[in-house]
Parts: sequence; C-alpha cells; structure tokens
Amino acid sequence: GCVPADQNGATVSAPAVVPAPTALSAVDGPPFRLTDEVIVSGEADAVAALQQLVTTRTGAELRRFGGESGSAPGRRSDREAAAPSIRLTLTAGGPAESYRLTVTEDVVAINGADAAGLFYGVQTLGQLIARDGERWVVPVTEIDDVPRFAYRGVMLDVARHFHGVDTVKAYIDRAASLKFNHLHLHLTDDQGWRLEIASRRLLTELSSDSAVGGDPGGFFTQADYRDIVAYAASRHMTVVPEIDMPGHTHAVSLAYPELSEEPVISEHIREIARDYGGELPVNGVDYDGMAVGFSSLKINDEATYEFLADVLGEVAALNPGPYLHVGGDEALGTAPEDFAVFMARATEIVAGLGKTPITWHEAGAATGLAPTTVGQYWGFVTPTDGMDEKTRTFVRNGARVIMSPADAIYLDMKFDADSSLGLTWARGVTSAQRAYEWDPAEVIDGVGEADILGVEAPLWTETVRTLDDIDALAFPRIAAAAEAAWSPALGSTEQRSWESFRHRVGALGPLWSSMGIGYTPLAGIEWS
Ligand code: TNX
Repeated sequence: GCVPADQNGATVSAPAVVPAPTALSAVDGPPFRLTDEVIVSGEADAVAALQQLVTTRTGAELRRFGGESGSAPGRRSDREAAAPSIRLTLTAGGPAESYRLTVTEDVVAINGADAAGLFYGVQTLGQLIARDGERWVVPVTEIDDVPRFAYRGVMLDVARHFHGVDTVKAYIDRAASLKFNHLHLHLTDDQGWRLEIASRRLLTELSSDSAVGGDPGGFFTQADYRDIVAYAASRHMTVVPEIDMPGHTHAVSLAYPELSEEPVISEHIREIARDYGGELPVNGVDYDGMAVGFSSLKINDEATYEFLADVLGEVAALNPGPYLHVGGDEALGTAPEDFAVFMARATEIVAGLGKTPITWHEAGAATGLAPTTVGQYWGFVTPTDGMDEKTRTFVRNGARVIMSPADAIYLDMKFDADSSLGLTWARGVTSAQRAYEWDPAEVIDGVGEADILGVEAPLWTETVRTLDDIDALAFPRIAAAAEAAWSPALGSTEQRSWESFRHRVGALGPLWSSMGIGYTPLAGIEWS
C-alpha cells in the first residue's frame, strides 16, 4: 500500500513499509505490474516465500524462472528473457539481515546480505504490493534496510492458557512478516507445565492439564517442540525457551512436591483472587487463578539443582538457539538471600550447558549471576521501584539487556477499557500511540544503544484462549514493537514518528486481512 508523502508538497506517494526501513525513496513513474507474465528467479527458499506471499495477497501465482513448460532448466526461453522479472539474490558483504530492494517498471531486485536479509526483503515487497484498479502493482522504489537491534522478539505465554503447535506456527508467520527474529516461549508457570521432559515425566503427566479459569491445558511433546523450532528456523526465527523459576512453579509442586515450598499467601495474593476471581493456591491442587508470586522451589536443597540440571539439560539439547531463559520474576514467595543463591546457580547451570542465560530484570538484585546473563526489563517507560537499577546490573556485569517496557509493548494490556481481553496493571489501557512513542535507548539511564541486545513484545495469556484473541490483542500494537526493534531511533527520521506510523500501519490492513489476521482496527490509525 501507499500513503501520501507530505514532504514539501511533493506528490510522489511514499510506500508504506512497517517496520520503517533505514532509507526509502519513492520515485515517480509507472509502477512494476504484477501480471502472470512475471517471472521470479533466485534463491529457492526466498522464491518460495515470495510465491506464497503473492498468492496470499493477490491470488495470483508467480512463475519461477525455468518453470515455463518446454524451457530447459537454467536457460531462459525468449519469452522468459523479455518478461518482467523479480530477482532474489544473495550478495555477501552487507550487515547481517540487511537487504536492498529496487523496483523499476521492469524489474524488482532484492539483494540480501544473507538468507534472513533476503527473506526480509521479500516481506517488504509483500507490503509494497498494491491494487491499482484491476491491476496489482509495486510502486517504483528504492529501499536500503538494516536492523537497528540484533534481537527482535515476541513472547507467547503457553502456560496460563496452552496454545498448540498450529497457533504457535501462525504466530511465527505473523511475527516474521514484521521482521521479528526471536520467539520466546513462556513454557511453565503456576498454572501448568507445557513441555515434555523425558527425565521428569511427571511434569507433563501430572501438571499440564490445568489452565487459568479451569480451561483445558495441554503440552508440547518433544517432537512438537522440535517441529516448532524447525518451523521458526524456516522463518529465520530462533526459539527462546523459558523455564520460569524459582517462583511461578506451583505446577512443579503437583509433580514433585518434595522440591516445593508451601504457597505463601500474602495480602497481595488475596487481593488478586478477590479482583479477578479464582481460588487461593493450595498445595498439591491445580491452580487456575491469576495471582503471581506465591510459589517457590526449595532453595537450600540439592535435589532442586538436580532437577534443574535434568530439565535445563534437556531443554538446551532440544534447541540449537543460543539462549535459555530461567525467569526469576516476581519471586515473592522466596526470601531475597535465597533468591540470589538460586539465580546465581541457575544461570551458572545454563552457562555450563553452553547457552546464554536470560532472566527477568529482578535477578539483577542477585550477586553472582553468570556474567553472560542477559536481563529482560519489564518495568515502565519511565522506570519505577528501582527496576532501572536492577537492570543496570546486567550491563555492569558486561552483558546486555532486552527491553520490554510493560506500559508500551505488553501486548496483553487492554487496547480499550470495554474489551474483555487483556489486563490493565501497566498504567491502564495501552493505545497504539502509547505502544509507539518510546525509544529503547531512552528508557533507563546508563542503558544506551550499545547495551541493548534488542526489544521484545510479550503476550501473557491469562485472558487469551484462541488465535483470534491473540490477533485482537497483538495487532496492530505488535507493529509498534517491530519498529522499536528494527527501525532507526524514534524521531531520527521523518518516518519514525507516530504521524507517519499511523498512516503506514493502517495501509497494512488489507495485507493483514489476506493473511487471516483478525486485527483490531484501533482508533487513531488511518486504516485503508
Ligand atoms: C507480569 S512481567 C508477569 C506475568 C503476568 C503478566 C501479566 C513479568 C515478568 N511477569 O507473570 O502474566 O504480568 O501482564
């Protein structure tokens, strides 16, 4: 799609690309026409991705070079040589994941620095395809595009409500189309354990069939999980598994009660049970409420660390990705000294398995973390309660930080007060504009550009049961997170402004609809 550029009254329309590319220029002139004469050539995987995207968007099928019947493989027939073409080429030398896309009336060329860059160029091309009366066209354009951050994540909580393989794959497709490259799976919580562990079978046998609100549970077999990891890789996404500890572990207590402390029922837990309904946690009974911070593993018992070695060892072996997240959030049922001991040991176990540990920022209060440990900040855009100080610990240790400010990009926050979906604890309703208008390098003093590994948008699922629910909460605000992760800094280019974004993201409506995404047409965005 296109949106009018208002640069000095120029009439050339700037194509709407989200996340905003590093540099884009629109040129006046007749567009490239996407007819059935078009031939696409180049890297097989990128060609297949483009063919699928074009069919989704337009219903048309692009021919692959050499696909014309009778033509010898590798030789262009005369008709093929004269045809308008799309060429997808790997051109080594540029920054990782970067690409260059040029569109003229006759040729669309995408040069990717690597396979991911080529894939992202294809995603951009998918957004450029526009209807012009009866025709499908791509406007004459030149784009140079390099990601700002190496880690661009989305998180899906499969513990509060279980979401099966097909839903996870659908979310991978959606996220990859916005150039996200990490999928963090929150695999365990008080309400359920969602990954088969061969050495600890009781986890899924006894602790997987519950969920918030008494809804059905579920879990991934190791084969399911491998299937997700491979599917993600085919979309250039790395899976980041999270085993949340030492709190958020009530599900462990159903299977291995000897590893768990009694639930700690604070006034805070009672309040949440009152406000949201649900029972108070009881030892040995499925928990289907929404309170957090009552459960704890036993910290001063070696059996706990044997359990960690078993579980984390299997999780590490299941996934070629470099990260393993061990949680560490809201451990209100664990004494602070014990918490520090536990997080130090858990991150050392992960490092010993050859993985980079990630923890939520609370673990920054602990001393003795494995020095490579990455911190994930979930405080507000304006930090409160010393959360910034805890986050700085990771940088002082020589590691980096992932930014997930809850009042901007927690996709499970309500988008309007009347929706039954979503929560409100992060400063109430999160509008699209609030999701957009923040910059990762401006949130925490002392955590600047070079200290930031990337940006991640979590989607917790206390209120989220289906893919439709996921779509309704995530879209369009997930696109704001994509820009924070990929595009130049807020305010540094004309495109990196709310005014530009609200037009560009609105232009994606038809593409999203063709992809089956049930987005919420939030006010403030110019939907087309
Ligand atoms: C906080 S922020 C949590 C989750 C909840 C979420 C709901 C963080 C690391 N933990 O346990 O699901 O709020 O928005």
